[in-house]
Formats: sequence, C-alpha cells, structure tokens
Amino acid sequence: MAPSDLSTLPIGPVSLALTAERNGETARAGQPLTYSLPAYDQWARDNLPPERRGSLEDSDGDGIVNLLEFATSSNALEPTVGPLFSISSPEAAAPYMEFNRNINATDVILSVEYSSNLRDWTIVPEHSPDLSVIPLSPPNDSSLLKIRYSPSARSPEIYYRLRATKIPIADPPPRDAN
Ligand SMILES: [Ca+2]
Repeated sequence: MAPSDLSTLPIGPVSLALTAERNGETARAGQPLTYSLPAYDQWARDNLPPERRGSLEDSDGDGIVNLLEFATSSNALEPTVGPLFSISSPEAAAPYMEFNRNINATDVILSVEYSSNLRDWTIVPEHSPDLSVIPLSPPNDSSLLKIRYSPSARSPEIYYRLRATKIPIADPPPRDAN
C-alpha cells in the first residue's frame, strides 16, 4: 500500500488505495482507505518532556501550541521567530501565503482560514484550487510538504490564520488550536 496521491491531499488524514493481487489477478477496492493514527501522541512522546505533552501546551513559549508545531513540522522545543507562515511581498502580482505541512501528522486537520475583520472566519476547502503543493528545491525531508494558498478572489485587506484540529482517535474529545 502507498499513499494514493499526496499532492491532492495536503491537509487531512492519509488516504490509501487498496489493491489485492493473487495469481496475476488484481482486485481494487472501490473506496480508498482513509486512516488516522495517534500520530500526535507518538510525536509528543518522542519529542516533548513528559510534563509538557499536551496538544494545547506551548512547550517553548513562542505562542504556537504543540499541535500546530507538529502539524507544520516546527520544532516544539525551539522558539519560532516570526510568523509560522510566509507571505508574498506586497508588490507580488498574485499574493500568496505558504506554510509547511507535516504529512506524518495524520490525526491533525490543518486548514487555512481568512477574514476581513478578524471576527468572521472562512475556511478554505481542502480541495480548493487556490491551495497547491510547492515543490521543494532541493528536495527536502520527504515528510514535509510546502503548501501555498493563493486566493483567486482579491480583497484590499485580508487576514489569514492556520487552524489545527486533532482528530479524536480513541476517547479524548476533539481539541482545537488556533
Ligand atoms: Ca511552541
């Protein structure tokens, strides 16, 4: 099994196409298998001290909670300087923002939201044509995708934010982090 097409699934759980082969015959499942692993918990155990593993904790005090650090392949023990995503220069003909997506964060939905007034936020749909995967050069760590959001509709003033939502795997309720 291999991820069916990561380039079209930058912000969600892993999706796999299932096939079975026997005696030269191949059967394919009609629906891909989408699965989530308790990836955050595993990452927290591997990377964070025991008393600072909460998804809404900020282990390095940089204002970015652990869940967002995980989802964007940021170092949760090394304060991030500046914003979590980059924005094109004001003169750019087609403005955009870019952020990193950790494809190992299979139990975290990472979405872009925008607002013109910082009160009402609109989620950019996962399969929006305004979202694209930017090839890294040189090719980087394979667990990292660079995602670009380039809005097709123009607005004189717009705010962006990233939302990370942890998919509940077992008993814990869903937890949000902005
Ligand atoms: Ca942090």
